[in-house]
Amino acid sequence: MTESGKVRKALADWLPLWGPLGPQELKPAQFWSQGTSRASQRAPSLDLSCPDAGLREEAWQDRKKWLTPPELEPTQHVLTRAFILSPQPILYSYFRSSCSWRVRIALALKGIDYETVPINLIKDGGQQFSKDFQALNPMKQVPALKIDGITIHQSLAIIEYLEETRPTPRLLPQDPKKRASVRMISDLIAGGIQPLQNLSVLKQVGEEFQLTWAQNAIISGFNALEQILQSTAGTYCVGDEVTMADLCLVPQVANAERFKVDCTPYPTISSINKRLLVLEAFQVTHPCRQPDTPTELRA
Ligand SMILES: N[C@@H](CCC(=O)N[C@@H](CS)C(=O)NCC(=O)O)C(=O)O
Repeated sequence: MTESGKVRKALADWLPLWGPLGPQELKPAQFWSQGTSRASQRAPSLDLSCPDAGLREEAWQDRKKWLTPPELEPTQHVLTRAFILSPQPILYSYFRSSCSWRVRIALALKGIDYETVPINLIKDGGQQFSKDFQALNPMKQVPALKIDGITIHQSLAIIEYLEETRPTPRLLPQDPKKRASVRMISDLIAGGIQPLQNLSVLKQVGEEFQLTWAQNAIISGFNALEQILQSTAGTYCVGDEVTMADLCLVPQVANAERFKVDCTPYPTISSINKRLLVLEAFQVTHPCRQPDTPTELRA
């Protein structure tokens, strides 16, 4: 392998989070000349512009410890510079939002570092209605993820994008039939339950009927889900690997608890939920441990 080939390989192995500075966008020779301090002065001009200069500056500050001493190997030098300049994804999230939690779990499982920008769905009449946020997501909902130079909303679309661009660990099984089951369960929750008990719908139902409305939506969905899981589940929703379906299940069970749904008629749902909740990715992303979790709800 040529030297520049080695650099490219090292970069590809070390840095799954390339964003707009993806290795494919720079020629190996450019990497190489960026990599040595003397040569970098002669480096062909590279477009190192990031969509968010402020973020880049922050990333630089955060990672000063990575700064390159002159004795460093050129390859390490390259990795350091590139790492510093690669912008972090930004997740627009609300601690209690079940759809945001799905995405947080996916990011945690795949080991993707990100910055959280909290969007408070209650404060100021709902920050999702601000002009700035509407420009990001015209649906006025969280989550939204800025990543690789694009903004994606709709939690399942985000998770599928992460799956396609950062395939390990896998969240969709290889077997097409199991994949279909995962998507079926995810859609059942994301399309058949959560939207019916979403904040904007509950506002329209009116305070007096909100609880019963939300409970009915969850109970009718869980009745179907319990039956489906009896044939698809192993340790988790589909077989023994954590999949996108599990990322939907846990936050939905949390919603069920919040709306005081009795989950004893759902032993399969409950036991899968219990097994998932002990996993680190589900714990660190829990609504009680987010940057915007109010003090009284922290655990
Ligand atoms: N289908 C969307 C639903 C997103 C959604 O409903 N988000 C809720 C929080 S979980 C929201 O932002 N609600 C704001 C509102 O209803 O005003 C997804 O999966 O991302």
